[in-house]
Amino acid sequence: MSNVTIREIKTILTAPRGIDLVVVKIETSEPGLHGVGCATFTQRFTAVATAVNDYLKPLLEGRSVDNIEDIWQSAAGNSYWRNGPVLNNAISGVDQALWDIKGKMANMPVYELLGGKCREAAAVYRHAGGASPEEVEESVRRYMGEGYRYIRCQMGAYGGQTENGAQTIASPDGSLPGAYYDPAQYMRDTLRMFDHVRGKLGFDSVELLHDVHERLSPVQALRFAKELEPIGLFFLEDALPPEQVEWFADLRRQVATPLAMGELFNHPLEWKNLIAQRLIDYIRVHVSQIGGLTPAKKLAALCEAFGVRTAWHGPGDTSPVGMAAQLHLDLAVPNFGIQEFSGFSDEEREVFPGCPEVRNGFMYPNASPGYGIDLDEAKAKLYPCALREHGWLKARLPDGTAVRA
Ligand code: GCO
Ligand code: MG
Repeated sequence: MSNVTIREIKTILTAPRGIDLVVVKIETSEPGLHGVGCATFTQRFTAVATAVNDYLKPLLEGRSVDNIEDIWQSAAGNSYWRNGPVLNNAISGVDQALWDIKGKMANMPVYELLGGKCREAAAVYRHAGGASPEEVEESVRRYMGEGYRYIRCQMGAYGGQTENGAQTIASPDGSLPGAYYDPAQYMRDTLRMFDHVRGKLGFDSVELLHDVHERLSPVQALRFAKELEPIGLFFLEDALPPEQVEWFADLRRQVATPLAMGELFNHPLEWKNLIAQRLIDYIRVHVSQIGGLTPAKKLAALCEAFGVRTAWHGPGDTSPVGMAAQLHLDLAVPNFGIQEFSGFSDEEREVFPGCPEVRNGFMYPNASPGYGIDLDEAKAKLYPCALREHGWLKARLPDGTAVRA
């Protein structure tokens, strides 16, 4: 037992890419020893900051840094009601920072604490897009040219709504404004896009992925997954919303397209059955959304027992700290599947020195103790967060029905 304690828990809000990020920094009683953790829930970042500052800070400051599991359990139980996105993200910030600290105290990268490397680097996938099949093809070719072999293809925004209004959606007079999309049109357009991309690029040189983003009804999702089978996707993501996961049993019985699910999950009850029944192939949780590295390493082990592989969520609203933390888990588990990666901007590299290096489609850790990444608080102040509209989340069906995006 060390005598190192949590001296100060700080919440740093920064948006170097214009995406609001939440990072928790724990300063310890040991001069110069600190850790960082991701707590990013970009749509409610102020709520997460409040949860950390008003509740976890008084609860945990002064505690030993040693007992990460006990701190996780104590924090999770201290609000009585639990397993929601705000509180889980707050706990993740502390949890991930404590693993960073433990690595630094052991003078080891965190992957060593998790059992050492199963691989030298994590294969990553990038996001190709465009408003037409030809534009998507060009985007895929650009990423292939940079050495990526796994590429997600989306035509237009999620649900296929294209910025330039290429879709004309008939809606009732007086319908409220919003991000309208037509599920049936989205399915037809996306199939056309993939037929084009596969026709031009073939099957041997690139693995293609797609994110349905919960935009279809269950039976549409079943039909879409079947229609996509000839495309040979690496995986089809979020075919169903969390509220309809029972339909995965139907997809599994009828479709060979690999299924990925999980970025919206907060609670173990959402994934336990899916994994135990082998209804999905890749678990896609947003690691800070389930409470950090401590629950994620347990989830990876559960998945291993049932042949499910990891594909942690890695969008622009996972901070570089969160990307570095999950990279260490990517390296240390035998059932790693793929790691989503949306790039690091120059500004992010400035705010987060030590961003993992990506070469030829692989993400590499550096050999520094902990995660090997830090946060420059002065630089973070240069990119303040702001309350944003997130217009794409105001999704509506053609008849004006509001739906989850
Ligand atoms: C993905 C996700 C993201 C989410 C975003 C929400 O697969 O990367 O679907 O694009 O939409 O993280 O804020
Ligand atoms: Mg997604």
